[in-house]
Amino acid sequence: MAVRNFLSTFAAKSCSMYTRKLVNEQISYYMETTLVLLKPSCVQRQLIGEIVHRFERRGLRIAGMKMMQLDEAILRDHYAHLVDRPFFPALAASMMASPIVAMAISGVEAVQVVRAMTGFTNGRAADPGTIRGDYAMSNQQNIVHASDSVENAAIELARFFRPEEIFDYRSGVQDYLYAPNEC
Ligand code: IDP
Ligand code: MG
Repeated sequence: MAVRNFLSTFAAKSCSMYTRKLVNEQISYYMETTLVLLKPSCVQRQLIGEIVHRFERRGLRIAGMKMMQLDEAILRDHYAHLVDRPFFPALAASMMASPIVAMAISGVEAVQVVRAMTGFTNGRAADPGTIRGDYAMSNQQNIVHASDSVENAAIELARFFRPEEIFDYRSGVQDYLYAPNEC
């Protein structure tokens, strides 16, 4: 009960409904949802299946998935922290070079778990065993994007998905992925 109260307070303070949801009254843990983009460097290298498989194998649940062609407007929003950097035009061009696959991925502490699976930005610096460390040799062509905080996950999910495109279904193996009092 104490854990649940603590989590409720935390959720009310800092998490939107988009990213955190109490499973039910008997199960005292929260599911988070985070945004992953499989970039053109992933789609073109025909690695979509391999990367999706990694998330599934970890026990994360795919809550939404679609192919999209990005344009400059959405990239200026998504990479607002980088628009003034000299490499932004090349980054935007690389993200528009072909369709991307947008994914909403759910799990307990999914934001930090997925971010850790992604690895450091520069593929050459990323640890082996991470997605970038196993599949990328570049700073820019680093095959995946993953939200870096719960707050940004909520903003980024709303940027790429309509609410009805994110599915809140129960996984059949959920009781084997998590303890009832997982925290
Ligand atoms: P992140 O993707 O690991 O969160 P950010 O710093 O948010 O890293 O940068 C967003 C994306 O911009 C990176 O994934 C990468 O594709 C690109 N990027 C970041 N820094 C550089 C750079 O110095 N040169 C070229 N591209 C970069
Ligand atoms: Mg980032």
